[in-house]
Amino acid sequence: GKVRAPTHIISTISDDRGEEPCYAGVPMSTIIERGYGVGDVISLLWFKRSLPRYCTQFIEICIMLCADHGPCVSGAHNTIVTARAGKDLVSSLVSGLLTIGPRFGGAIDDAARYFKDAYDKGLAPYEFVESMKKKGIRVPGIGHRIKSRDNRDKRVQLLQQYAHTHFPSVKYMEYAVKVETYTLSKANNLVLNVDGAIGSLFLDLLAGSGMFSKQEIDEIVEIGYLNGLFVLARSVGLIGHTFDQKRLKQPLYRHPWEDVLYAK
Ligand code: Q5B
Repeated sequence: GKVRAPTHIISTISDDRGEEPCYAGVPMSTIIERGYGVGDVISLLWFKRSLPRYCTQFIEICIMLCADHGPCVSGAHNTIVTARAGKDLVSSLVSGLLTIGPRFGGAIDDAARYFKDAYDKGLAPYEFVESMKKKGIRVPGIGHRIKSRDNRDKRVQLLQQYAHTHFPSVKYMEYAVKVETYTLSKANNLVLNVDGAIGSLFLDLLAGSGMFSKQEIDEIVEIGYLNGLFVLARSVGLIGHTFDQKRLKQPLYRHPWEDVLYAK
């Protein structure tokens, strides 16, 4: 019989060989005819399945709420400086994206990992926080530079409200809120931040939707899919900041001497 030469690549999410491209087996025309949105496309290409509407809408809300947070955050600042150095769109975008990490925007996966582990082990919130302190690890998803007990993050509240209305269970988010109650007893700015809200609520989506096996949930959390939501969302804002600087014809950025402590 025929002998198939070994392939160099295995791909399971999309296929461009037929009359029209397919995402996880769903033809492009179906995506358009059924009025699918970007949340559905993310479901197909990241999770390889169609998720219920309340889940895809949650994904879209995460993307919209994280698209931008002003010019002063690490990512936008880098993008602005790069655009003002005369660099192109892709360079300006990636210089902002490269700041996304454990302190800024990229704490969603670790928040999901640590909240899941602590909740599944039945750790009381104070035990969890104190065990992290003993290990010298900041609780991912907790703390913010400008948000605090008296200046709550509206994005977090909107995500929580949506989940309370639409999710069958919000047990991980409720656990994260109990963690926040404990951390707020230590300092005013140790609020549940947008990364922690998305991390805990995505655990609720995965566990409550009935669309994922326990093994699949563990794999998603272990591989770390969820920072992808912030990366994708913030790209929208970083591209906007690039265009803004170019439109404004902003000159090369140089940081003022007065704002540097030249120490010996
Ligand atoms: N302490 C976010 O810190 C920040 C603690 C903690 C225990 C914690 C910090 C942190 C975990 C990572 C995380 C996502 C660096 C944040 C985002 C997107 C954004 C951004 C925007 C957007 C802020 C003062 C004292 C110290 C620390 C203690 C702080 N955090 N203890 N667990 N999690 N969080 N990142 O204010 O005793 O004095 O040594 O790393 O979730 O990125 O808008 O800006 O949309 O763009 O700089 O919202 O919380 O405070 O570092 O001076 O710490 O608090 O150990 O204690 P700060 P620091 P001590 S959302």
